[in-house]
Formats: sequence, C-alpha cells, structure tokens
Amino acid sequence: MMARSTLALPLLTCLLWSTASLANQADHIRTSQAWIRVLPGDLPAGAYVTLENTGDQVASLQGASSLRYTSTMLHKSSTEGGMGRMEMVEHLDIPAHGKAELAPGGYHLMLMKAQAPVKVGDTVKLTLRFSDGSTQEADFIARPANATDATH
Ligand SMILES: [Cu+2]
Repeated sequence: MMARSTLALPLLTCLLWSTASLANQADHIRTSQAWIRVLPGDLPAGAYVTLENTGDQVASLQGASSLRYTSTMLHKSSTEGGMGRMEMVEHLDIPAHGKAELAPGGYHLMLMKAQAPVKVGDTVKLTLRFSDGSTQEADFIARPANATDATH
C-alpha cells in the first residue's frame, strides 16, 4: 500500500504537467472588436470582444485581468420579466472552428475599480485566461457610455 502510493504520485504529477504543456487554447484564439464601455465615476465598465477559435478543440474563456482595474469578472446579462440582470459565469466556451461573442446584453467582462480614471480613446490591455491556464493579451479601446460596438 505504502509503496504503491509513493510510486503513483510522481507519475500523476508528470502526466498533469505534460497535458498542460501540450494543450494551449490561447494559441488558437483570435480576438477582434475589442472595446470597453466607460461609465462615469467609479461604476464598473463592461468589456466586449469577439473570440474566434481556429483550433480543433473547444476553448473555454474563464476570465481576464488588467493592470488598470482591481478586479474583473465574467458576467452574463439577461432580461427576465422585463428586468435587466447580470450573473457571474464560470466560463464561456468557444467551439472548435467557431466563435463566441462578448457583446452588450450578453456575455461581458466586468471591470471593477479602475486604478486611475480610464478615458474615452484609451487603450486598455486585458489578459484573457483560458481553462488550460494559457493566456492571451488583447488591446481594448475605451468607448463612451452610449457606444454599442467597437466602431462608430
Ligand atoms: Cu456585468
């Protein structure tokens, strides 16, 4: 029993490590239409982006981080009985050779407590994090509160 468990642990560690180094979801993700809706004062800002997966396997966005904001969360907006609401979600899947859209009224990254005021026209770097631990940086353009997409 003792001998078996001491043998099993190094094997398992090795297996986990090699799986993680082979799979890299971020390598297969192309971002476009990346923008942030800046709201006045200390209100949280929504970040939106189109994610395209060029890989043969599903990729899963788990969240993001930015040096410009204290914390970020992956959210989904919905309307229930005419009331707008948001909920936290664990992940957003991007199908193999498919797309997922973060857009107003649906999935978004919620950016909270800017370190310093983010102004319209600023470029904010976000690091997107995927379920295999891989990450990708993307530039998000800050747009005004009444914007509905990345361009005008
Ligand atoms: Cu939100």
